[in-house]
Amino acid sequence: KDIITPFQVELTNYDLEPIHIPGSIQPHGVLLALKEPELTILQSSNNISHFLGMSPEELLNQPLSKLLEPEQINFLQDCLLQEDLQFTNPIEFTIKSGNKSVHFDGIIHRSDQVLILELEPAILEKSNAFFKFYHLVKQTISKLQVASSVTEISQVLVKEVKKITGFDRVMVYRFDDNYNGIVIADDKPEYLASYLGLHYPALDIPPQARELFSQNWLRLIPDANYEPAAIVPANNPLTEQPLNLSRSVLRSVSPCHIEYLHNMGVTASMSISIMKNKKLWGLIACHHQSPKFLPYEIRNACEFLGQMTSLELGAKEDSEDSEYKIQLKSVHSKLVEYMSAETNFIQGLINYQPNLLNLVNAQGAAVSFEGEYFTVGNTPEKPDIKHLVEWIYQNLQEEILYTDALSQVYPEAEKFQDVASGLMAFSFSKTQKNFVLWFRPEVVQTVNWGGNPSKIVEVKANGNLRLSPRKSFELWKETVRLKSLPWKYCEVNAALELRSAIIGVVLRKADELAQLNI
Ligand code: BLA
Repeated sequence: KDIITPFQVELTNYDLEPIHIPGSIQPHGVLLALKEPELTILQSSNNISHFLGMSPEELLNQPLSKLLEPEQINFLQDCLLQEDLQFTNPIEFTIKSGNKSVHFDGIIHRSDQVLILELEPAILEKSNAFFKFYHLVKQTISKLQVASSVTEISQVLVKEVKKITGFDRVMVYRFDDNYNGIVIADDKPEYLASYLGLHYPALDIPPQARELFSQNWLRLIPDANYEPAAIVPANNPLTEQPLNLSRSVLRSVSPCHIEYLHNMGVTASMSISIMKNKKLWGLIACHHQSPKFLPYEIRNACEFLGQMTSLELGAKEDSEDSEYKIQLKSVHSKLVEYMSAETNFIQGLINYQPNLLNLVNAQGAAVSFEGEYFTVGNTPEKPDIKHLVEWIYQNLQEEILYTDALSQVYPEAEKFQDVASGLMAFSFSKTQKNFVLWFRPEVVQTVNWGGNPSKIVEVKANGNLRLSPRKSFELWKETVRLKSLPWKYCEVNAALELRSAIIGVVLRKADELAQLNI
């Protein structure tokens, strides 16, 4: 049980921005809201005139047959009988506009009692495309399957996604337990700065955006400089509410994120979700410096890769976890062996390799025993440890105490945050101040900087400096100030097992002493 609730970043008004009902779309396609079963047009995006030469006013409350031929309507009606509409996408439509015929990929889903039909101009030769992407995806999956770690999978993935999509930069962005993120793989041309190893605060992808990325596998923004196309009328006439675009592929982008992309020097961006146990684990984030559209079929291949990767990464992470647990067990056995071999069991805990530090992956440890203090690694000074032990003695209620933000409960810890922002401690005596303590430094001190973040230049210096990778990085540092990496459950368990072992050793030694005295 944690003695502290997880530290929360202060939320700004932006967090509440309802990004699922923007009232507009990105203008590279057209959106129609249709009433079933007769398929009456209830709402249309106002850019329809650009594609089809007809204004929304001419179409509203008209049957869809005003746009589509009867065979196409019949085909659509057949698709609507399917249990899961997404498997019918994309539906090919050819629509007459004056004396031209325009080809579209139609993408359908239901939302708020209406059928939403989104039309994107088709630019792909279908018959070839399928085989091309089938081969690319097949190759990628066999490469992913032989990758041996989470890092290696991520590296393979960014290379392959770059090859399939042609984006300038492809990254794997991974969330931690508090949804701060880190770039764990980055494939990019020489002339772009590397983001590898950089950390970003949870707010850069706020909760409601993460929610939409867990519902949809892919989000495409082909041109961040777009003029939004309004949906008219603004409200869905059946609900008198703005149309819910959570699952729309054309949904207009939050102005806040548009600004972020501008500041990063990014014109087109695409994200593919990586899920683990139904939670968003990370994103494959793609950037392009000029506008870039990917047809639905290619996006479908990317989505499929996201799904396969989610399985591979999840499984690999679990097996890395179980390897770690096995490693901790082996450290435990060695410590027990060393403790028995030494006259003073504490020497057995600190004088060998592995030692106390390796049992829970700490950078410092101390044992307080009968008024004496023994230390290993980076620890606060002994007088500071002594004070801390007094405080633990007063406050320890359970067998074990652990926190990744010691100064929130013990403000004096602020002065040694660089060695002990995190603490785990247990007592091994009912009556005396005998404790084992482990320390972890502030996360900022732990981080292995990938490249020098101060070298990342802001591409556009406009008023809102906060919205850039550089500033985000600063903000991330603020959010992790005075915090250490969290203690994992398996590490807490390893500590508890050591506690039993120490109690055993201490009792046995006391017994031996007693026998000697007889
Ligand atoms: C969305 N923010 C996103 C997305 C990414 C990031 C990947 C997904 C959409 C996309 O593919 O473009 C963030 N991108 C990053 C990060 C890196 C990167 C961290 O390349 C690091 C290398 N963003 C802010 C602030 C707000 C904000 C302050 O920085 C507002 C609170 C909002 N980000 C925001 C919103 C979305 C978003 C609302 C969703 C956009 C949408 O889908 O409409």
